[in-house]
Amino acid sequence: MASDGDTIVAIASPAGMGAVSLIRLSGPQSCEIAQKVIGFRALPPARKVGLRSIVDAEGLVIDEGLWVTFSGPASYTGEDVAEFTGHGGVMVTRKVIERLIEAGARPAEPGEFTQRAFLNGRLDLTQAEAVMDLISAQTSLALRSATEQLEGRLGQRCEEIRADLLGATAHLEAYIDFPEEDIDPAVGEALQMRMNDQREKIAGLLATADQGRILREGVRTVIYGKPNVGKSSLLNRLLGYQRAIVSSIEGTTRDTIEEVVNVRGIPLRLIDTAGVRESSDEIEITGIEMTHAQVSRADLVLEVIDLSKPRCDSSFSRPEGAKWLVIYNKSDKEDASWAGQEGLRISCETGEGFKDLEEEIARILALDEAHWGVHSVAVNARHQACLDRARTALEIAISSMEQGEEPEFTSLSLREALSAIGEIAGVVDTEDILGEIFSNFCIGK
Ligand SMILES: Nc1nc2c(ncn2[C@@H]2O[C@H](COP(=O)(O)OP(=O)(O)O)[C@@H](O)[C@H]2O)c(=O)[nH]1
Ligand SMILES: [Mg+2]
Repeated sequence: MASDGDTIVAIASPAGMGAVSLIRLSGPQSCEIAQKVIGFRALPPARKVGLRSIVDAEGLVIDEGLWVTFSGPASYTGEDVAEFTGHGGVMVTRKVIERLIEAGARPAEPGEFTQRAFLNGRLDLTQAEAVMDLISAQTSLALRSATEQLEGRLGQRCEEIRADLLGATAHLEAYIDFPEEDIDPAVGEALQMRMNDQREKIAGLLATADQGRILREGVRTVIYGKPNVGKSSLLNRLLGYQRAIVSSIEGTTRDTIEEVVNVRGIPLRLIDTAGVRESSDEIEITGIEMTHAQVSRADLVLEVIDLSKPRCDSSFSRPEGAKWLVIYNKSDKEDASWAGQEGLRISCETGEGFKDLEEEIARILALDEAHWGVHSVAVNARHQACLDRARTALEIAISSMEQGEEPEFTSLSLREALSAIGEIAGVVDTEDILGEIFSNFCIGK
């Protein structure tokens, strides 16, 4: 679906009823098509808003609304764009779209407007991806990360690395052209230092991958503990409504239940699990196995302990990697045997301790607003794969240089690193990955 000279059309606002809807045309014929459907009155001048009706082929009015046009390249897509803001009904928008198609437009594919913006050099690939991240952001931190990427910070950092490696490659390749000359040791050392510096920078970007995944997909947070301690109650409290069944019968939760909540700007993908105990019930045993599988994949485990029962020591083994927070629940009915026990006390019954709980979660994850400034970029899985390739290739280049191999070898690996880095922002040929990226977009974006 490369830019093919077609003029595309789509509803850019959400489908369904609304006060208004935005319908967008992009392509060389945008203004011509718009002119056709409004009848004899002229379109308003570019970037000026004008009220015009849309009429059908017989001259009957379909809708009345505001038109604005943008001349390329100074538009979102870099092409001529015409936008119509009309009434937001299901039927009326469908009629308007049909009319525009009749007048020569073609329905846009998902993400095609943004893809055209990329192809016309209005955005780099990381910025195009940020558009989607921005639309799907569910918390303030995810939003901030997306807007920073949309400003082009990640693309810039990659471009700096690429430009430096390109310089190093050119320098090295100068020797290939004159095989009778050995590389000057001082030059060789400088080249190595340069490659090492860029490798460090790549490693720095790679270190943000966890944070990127968390902001885009949420922190995998498993609620874990014995039956009846209040795990499902905790999920419900954090969600603010009764999502999971709560009961005093042990073994009520058998399946895992997943919901996303927003804790201080951090998206938590909360997973309620079956309580862990010895059981002979086949379904419950499967549930418990699923619990252990969830714990092994968690970013954060909230272990819930019941204060209303006499004290006993928890005997859960903790897998490596996950952060672990022990929570003492049912503080409203604390048994005397817990006197002197330190730790975070909450009550899902009264709501006591939840402010502290949220604070503690933000602290453990070290991912609140205050920490954000340190990172400011957060790569996604695609960027991570490219960076990994670049780092490996660069390491091969560095070691081949250290071992005094022919400059051709070093240069080959450097070229591989350059291409991997270039793929991130889309400065090298990326035809085959475009479809994959833009097909995840909504239509009209
Ligand atoms: N008094 C008191 N009861 C609670 C509290 N939290 C949960 N419960 C009760 O404990 C029982 C088990 O709760 P549930 O959330 O189903 O536990 P789960 O088996 O760990 O999911 C239910 O009867 C809840 O009403 C609490 O903070 N205080
Ligand atoms: Mg439960």
